[in-house]
Amino acid sequence: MTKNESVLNWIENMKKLVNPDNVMWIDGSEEQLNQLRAEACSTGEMIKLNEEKLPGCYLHRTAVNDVARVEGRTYICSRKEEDAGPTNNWMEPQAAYKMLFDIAKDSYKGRTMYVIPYSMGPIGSPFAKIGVELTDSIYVVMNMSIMTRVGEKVWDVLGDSNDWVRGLHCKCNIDEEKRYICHFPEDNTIISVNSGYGGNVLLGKKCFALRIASYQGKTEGWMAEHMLILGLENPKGEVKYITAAFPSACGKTNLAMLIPPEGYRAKGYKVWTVGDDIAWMRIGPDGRLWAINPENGFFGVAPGTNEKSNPNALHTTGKGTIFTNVVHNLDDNTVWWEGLDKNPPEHAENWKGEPWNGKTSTEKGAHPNSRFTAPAKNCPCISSEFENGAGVPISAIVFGGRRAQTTPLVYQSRDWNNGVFVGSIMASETTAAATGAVGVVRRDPMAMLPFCGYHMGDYFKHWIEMGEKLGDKAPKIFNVNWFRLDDEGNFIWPGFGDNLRVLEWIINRCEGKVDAQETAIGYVPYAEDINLEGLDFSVDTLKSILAVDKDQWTKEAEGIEEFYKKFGDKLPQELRDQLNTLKANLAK
Ligand code: GTP
Ligand code: SPV
Ligand code: MN
Repeated sequence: MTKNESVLNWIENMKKLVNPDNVMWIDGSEEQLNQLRAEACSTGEMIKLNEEKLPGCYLHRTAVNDVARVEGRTYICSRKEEDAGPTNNWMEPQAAYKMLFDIAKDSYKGRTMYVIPYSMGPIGSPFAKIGVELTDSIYVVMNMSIMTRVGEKVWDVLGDSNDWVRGLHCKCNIDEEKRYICHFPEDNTIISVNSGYGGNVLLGKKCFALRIASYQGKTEGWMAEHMLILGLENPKGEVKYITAAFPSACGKTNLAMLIPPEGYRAKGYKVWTVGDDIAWMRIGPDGRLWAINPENGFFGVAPGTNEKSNPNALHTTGKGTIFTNVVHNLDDNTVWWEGLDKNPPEHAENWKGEPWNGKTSTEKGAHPNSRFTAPAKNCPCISSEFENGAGVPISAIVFGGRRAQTTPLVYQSRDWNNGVFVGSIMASETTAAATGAVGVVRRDPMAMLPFCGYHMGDYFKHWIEMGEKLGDKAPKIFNVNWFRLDDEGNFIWPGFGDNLRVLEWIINRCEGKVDAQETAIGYVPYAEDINLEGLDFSVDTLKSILAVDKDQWTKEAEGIEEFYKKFGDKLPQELRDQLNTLKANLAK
């Protein structure tokens, strides 16, 4: 426990509001967690899975109306509306507090309040920040205990400081019409009501580590980004670090845990995972950009994860993992999801808990946004730098999205500001990670559209200013697209492990080892510079997905111009200039 007065006062106030029967301080011990696991199993909140096949693993089902982030009900409650910007929902803070407190009032009656002290980043390390989440959900306690560093040590490090993020979560009745995920960046506060799902309720993740932290980063001169971090080791044993920002369900976990193709493995190439979703980045003492992963686990998409696509992720989920909204195989008390193998269970329950036969059913068994929550330490390829509070130095920043057409497999920006432009014009087809239509192309700058805690125009400016500070030590900036489709709707590029072939080109570019062709949008590889050895893939097909189609890009430029209008005079002049350069290049 703690004697910190700002903590004790806040908890006292929240207690009066939500009115719990009991209060339990989470201390991070296995004994306490075991007690909670047993309780959750006795009430049906959790199902204990086969201890031999999946030791320490549990299954949880959320309410049917509560399966993804709800962007339409997510708010930035800055004092001034302008500070939330045109891409966020905004509510006036006093009105928001009043509305939320009315919903939360007495909502813990008959329930226990769990007090979770947690650190984002290794406890006590220079990058790390502290949060306290109050919740009435054991599922949240169990997930936060995997995803963040929880326990007594957090109080020791916090001492009597007031520098911590307040988080109140109330399940209430999981009423969709009263569901709100609200952020008060100026008060370091998050309030989430009427949900029990992932990104809506694990407040250390998107709410703190991106929305609140991006605002802190802007104020304090660092960056909080929706990025994986990986280390690419070459046969000489040298490791270069890359961060990559892709929108939700567009391949971050998969790239972060990539297994190199056969030929590369034989030569000694390896990929090490530092993070799969969030990067906090600062300028280090040497003037370079350094990144940590503030999380301690992976909240990964289950469907499509299999022994071929991502064996590292699959092995990571072999123990101590919580599965949410997957199929329950009743024959051996294990789990299944679409794309795990070609052998769906016949005697099973679907993600809703209804009887389900994988051989005869025409409906999917697992929800498309079903997830695993797995400890990072389980990952066979976890980086030796994972616990290093100083982070890793970044050589390249990669942007990418899901685009059936237009965007080539890979290209490099001309310089930092051109790279910021490339990030700002990112677009991607929407996925099941958020509620709403799937497959619609939308602009998603830096994959931060749903996660930037302040005005996106100011966010672009912050990127430009970070580049000015980094100068010639700035990482090089690239864009990738693994998702080009052929006329039959099949992916053209094999993706997954073979993406290493593209990462190799990226690192070669960073080291000035390979030439490239300048196009209207930036530097594109010469096809022969992407190694296709061991792959049944023709150079002509490669050329087709490296090509920059002027007509498509002219349309693209119109779309960018339209999108940029949103930002009015908050759009940095540097980006306006970049758009004009693109248009001029295309008109040549
Ligand atoms: P969030 O956790 O929501 O932020 O998602 P993520 O960006 O970590 O995405 P993830 O790696 O879980 O991948 C999401 C989906 O994209 C899965 O269905 C993958 O199978 C698919 N995917 C990942 N990499 C590739 C690739 O290189 N090619 C193709 N075709 N699909 C891919
Ligand atoms: C995402 O949607 O980008 C996720 C899952 O990583 S969630 O934690 O629900 O945001
Ligand atoms: Mn994510």
